[in-house]
Amino acid sequence: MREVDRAEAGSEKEVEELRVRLLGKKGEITRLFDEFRTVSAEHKREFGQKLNNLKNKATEKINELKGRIGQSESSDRTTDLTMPGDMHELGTRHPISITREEIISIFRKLGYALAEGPEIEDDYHVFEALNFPPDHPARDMQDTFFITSGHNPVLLRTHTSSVQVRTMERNRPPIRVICPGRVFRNEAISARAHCIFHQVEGLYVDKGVSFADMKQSILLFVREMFGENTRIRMRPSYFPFTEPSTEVDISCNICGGKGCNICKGTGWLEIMGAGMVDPNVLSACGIDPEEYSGFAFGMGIERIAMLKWQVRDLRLYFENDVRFLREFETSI
Ligand code: 2U9
Repeated sequence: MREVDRAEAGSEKEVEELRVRLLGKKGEITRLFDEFRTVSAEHKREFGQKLNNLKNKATEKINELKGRIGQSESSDRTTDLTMPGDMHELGTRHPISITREEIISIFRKLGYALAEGPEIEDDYHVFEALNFPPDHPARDMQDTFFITSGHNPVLLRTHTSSVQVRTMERNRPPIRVICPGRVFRNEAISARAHCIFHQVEGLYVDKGVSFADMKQSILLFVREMFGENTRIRMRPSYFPFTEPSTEVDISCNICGGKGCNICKGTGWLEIMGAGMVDPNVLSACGIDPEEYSGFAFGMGIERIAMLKWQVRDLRLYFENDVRFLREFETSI
């Protein structure tokens, strides 16, 4: 009885061991019950009572120990369940993603479908089909990252125009696609240039598509993107894949065209290039230039985002400094 009184246990396992030692099938108290049969009749009553008391005492003790351990185990927990939860700060979308989505959603409203293609391309889809002459500087190692050499070399695309080429190869007009993507040029990294950047290009091919259609579509786009009072002007330019070709400027969204340090006093900011698709390009893609015409345009997403939010250094887009990224929290 005294041994039962003094019994201690530090864990649930130890309590169970105690229970088995005292009350299990071969336990000490169980064995005493077996011996009960051999006790003489005159002592049976006294022995029986003591034995029952002992068993009750042991059962009580075991239950008491179990309760105590249960309590202390839960109070030993290192986690305070009443503490407020950990804060998980939400990330923000990258300004390039925000701008890309905005450009795509504007053109989607004008009926353009999204098209994407490979970043690793061949010479044919990046240069040949786009009417680049064999000696064009873009075909030089100085300007393009080549992966293989020889006939129709594999390279990193320098523009997303190859996506439009592939779209025309697979589809008949009317074609209206918007092609966002990463492009690669072998350039030294500076505040104004990077060897990796993002473009959005567009293509519209159908019967009777005119320069006036192009001008109106671009005007609609810039007014959605930069505000309804934005004006555009077009300057003649040259690209191998469009004829005629033009550079598009918008009236400065900071000074409204009066001249400021952002537009360097000119009142205008260059935002994209565009032009009527060269008949040679349509032919190369299996579309009859006698029957169809089209316009195309291209813009750098980094540049559009720079103009929209006055980002002064292109490198900020690639550093992922959260202090920079957090500035776009409310633009989502
Ligand atoms: C096809 C036919 C024509 C896409 C065009 C431009 C003008 C242009 C530059 C803007 C800044 C590239 O990111 S940038 O350096 N792009 O000026 N891109 S027209 O013309 C095409 C494309 C595909 C089949």
